[in-house]
Amino acid sequence: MDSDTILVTGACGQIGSELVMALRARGNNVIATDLKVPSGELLESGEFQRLDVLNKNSLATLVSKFKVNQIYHLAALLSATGEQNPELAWRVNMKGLRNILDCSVELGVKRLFFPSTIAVFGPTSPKQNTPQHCVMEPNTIYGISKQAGERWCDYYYQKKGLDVRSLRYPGLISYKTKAGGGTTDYAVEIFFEAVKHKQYNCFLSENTVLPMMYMPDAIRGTIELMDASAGNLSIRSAYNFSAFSFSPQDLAKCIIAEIPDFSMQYSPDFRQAIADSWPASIDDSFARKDWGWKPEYTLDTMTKDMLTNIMLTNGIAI
Ligand code: NAD
Ligand code: AKB
Repeated sequence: MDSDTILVTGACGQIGSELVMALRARGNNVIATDLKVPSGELLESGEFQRLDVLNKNSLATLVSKFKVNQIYHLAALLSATGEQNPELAWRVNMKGLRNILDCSVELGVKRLFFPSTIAVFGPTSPKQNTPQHCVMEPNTIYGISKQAGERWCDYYYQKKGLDVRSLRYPGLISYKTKAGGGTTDYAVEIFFEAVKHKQYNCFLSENTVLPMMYMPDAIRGTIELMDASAGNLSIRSAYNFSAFSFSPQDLAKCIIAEIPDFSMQYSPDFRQAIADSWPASIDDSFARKDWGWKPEYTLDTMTKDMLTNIMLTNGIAI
């Protein structure tokens, strides 16, 4: 689907800022949208429009005006921000998605991507190798909204024939755009603090193991899912999607291998309870079987690549 016109919501965020550039590099006409106005390459490389996903009329106007035939709906409040403002999180994550689903059906959008999360699982889900199908009782407003979102996506696929595709992302790690209000954000912040100050005070405890993925793998996997033949897809709620798992202590050890004088302190806060309710590792065998998912980066190769790129962009000798 190389010359599609694609609308991306939440395009200025951690994922959107890289996904938009990857889609544009493939020759797609990408309408990047967000509440915030971006700067730099996102703005200079193509169309940008301000859009609040709660405003269905503005959304419909953009979809019609630009003849959009694919949407990547990234706009949301994440887990930590969601717990601080549950009302807003529910409205943006739920009403925003319903607006996207309805506009897609009403205006003939061919394909929709919805980002789900490991937060759809809860304390009663199996903690290790969490399967695709199991007990799901999320206890954060973020997880509840994303689980309901998955059900809405599957419903629109079953009842209205909308080609919706979705991934349960683990914590994503990247150096281009800072993470926005999540519980896994420590695994991004730690790299910047290690390079700049050689120390980091972690808001999760040292042995909290969570599933994680490097952004280049996440972007590639997302595009591979959207390119996959519809007949191969057996999951229309959201696919489990995995790369590796580690604790803050594991990550600190990898960083120390590259920056020997790095040191780590631990001051767990309200995000610890959120992390404790999530899986430690994920079984993504449906994604591997249905559309050939395979991550490339390991914890070690990601750590080296993150540190190299943060040093390069900050003009620090490697
Ligand atoms: P982010 O917080 O970095 O970016 C979200 C963007 O949405 C922001 O730029 C924000 O301005 C925008 N936004 C918020 N409310 C909006 C509204 N009403 N209308 C339009 N835009 C609005 O988030 P991200 O990390 O890029 O995540 C993108 C999506 O992927 C989210 O749906 C998130 O739940 C999901 N996800 C992310 C991760 C991760 O680790 N980054 C993991 C699992 C799932
Ligand atoms: C968060 O921590 O909220 C996100 C996620 C795993 O959904 N990174």
